[in-house]
Amino acid sequence: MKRTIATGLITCLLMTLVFQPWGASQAKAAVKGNSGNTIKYGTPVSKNGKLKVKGTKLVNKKGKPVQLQGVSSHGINWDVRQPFVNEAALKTLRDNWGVNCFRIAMYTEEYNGYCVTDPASRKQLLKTIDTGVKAAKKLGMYVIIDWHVLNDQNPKKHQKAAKSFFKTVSKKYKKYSNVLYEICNEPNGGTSWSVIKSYAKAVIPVIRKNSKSAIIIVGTPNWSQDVDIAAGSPLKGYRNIMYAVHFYAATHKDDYRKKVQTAIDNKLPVICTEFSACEASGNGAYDFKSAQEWLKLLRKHKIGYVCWSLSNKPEAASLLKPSCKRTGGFKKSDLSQMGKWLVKQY
Ligand code: IDC
Repeated sequence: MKRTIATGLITCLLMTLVFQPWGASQAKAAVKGNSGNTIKYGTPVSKNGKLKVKGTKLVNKKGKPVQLQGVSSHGINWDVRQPFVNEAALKTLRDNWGVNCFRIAMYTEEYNGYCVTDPASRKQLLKTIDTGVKAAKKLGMYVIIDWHVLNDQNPKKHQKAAKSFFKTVSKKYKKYSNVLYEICNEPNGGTSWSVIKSYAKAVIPVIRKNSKSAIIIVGTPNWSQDVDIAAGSPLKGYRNIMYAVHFYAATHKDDYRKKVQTAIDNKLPVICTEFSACEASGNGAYDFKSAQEWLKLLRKHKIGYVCWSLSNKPEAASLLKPSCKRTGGFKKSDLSQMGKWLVKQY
């Protein structure tokens, strides 16, 4: 009898060693980052699986709320900003910064944007997205593919291109459990919620043909600030839809936080896919006190947040100093004031 127990225990031990719940690459990732964030027990994706929306919250495969902490690329359409979309950079973000989600921002109409550039550059943009998505998959991080509407103001302007783009990427990544789609960064210029809804109703089914359940994020009026308006008339008949709120803490304060509270009170699933502590221009002075208020509110409701941006462009929102020459493996001395604050927060 005793021998049976002993044999059983040894077998059990051997099984545990052979069938590690996380693979070799993830086991290698068992490091403690500067932020104290340890991924010893698996990567964000191996732990949480495919995300779903439950009530107002983003939840994991077990239905438990997940706190997304992300960083956004700068526009991948600007050649100089593109080198930061690579595996080494994402690994640093994951292991040393406490980041579990990376957003790939692709402008639609600005310089070399997807809707205004030539076919060769468009191919390159898809390639950069692919690099980012595959690196995130390998590292077990979530990744948001962002159709960065800004100058174009009304997402309907390039609806046809958007449908074709989302058809391509949702087909390409249909088997990926880590991909989220953001279909219009910041509608503005007076684009109403009903117009945005009509755009969403055209694009969501295109994605759903390939991906039944990936999270789809819809921008809201006035540069993705009016989640309170969206809450008054949410999209009906779709699952796993979230609504974007963006904040730049030195510009957007209590009045804007109130909009988020109204949206939550009205049971709208909100996600913050872009923020910084500076002004809405991407420059100006930081207001870390206001940024702290925002994160407090978002964390309280387990609303995910993604910081703009992983760039060394000389502007306040950049997480890296202009002097940073590295494209990954960033050191503390490479971080801007904003970058240092963020890593501390995360
Ligand atoms: C800014 C970039 C800046 C670039 C500009 C182009 O930081 O380098 O020249 O876009 O228009 C947003 C937008 C985001 C902006 C950012 C800062 O989504 O594209 O990036 N911002 O202005 N909304 C509010 C602020």
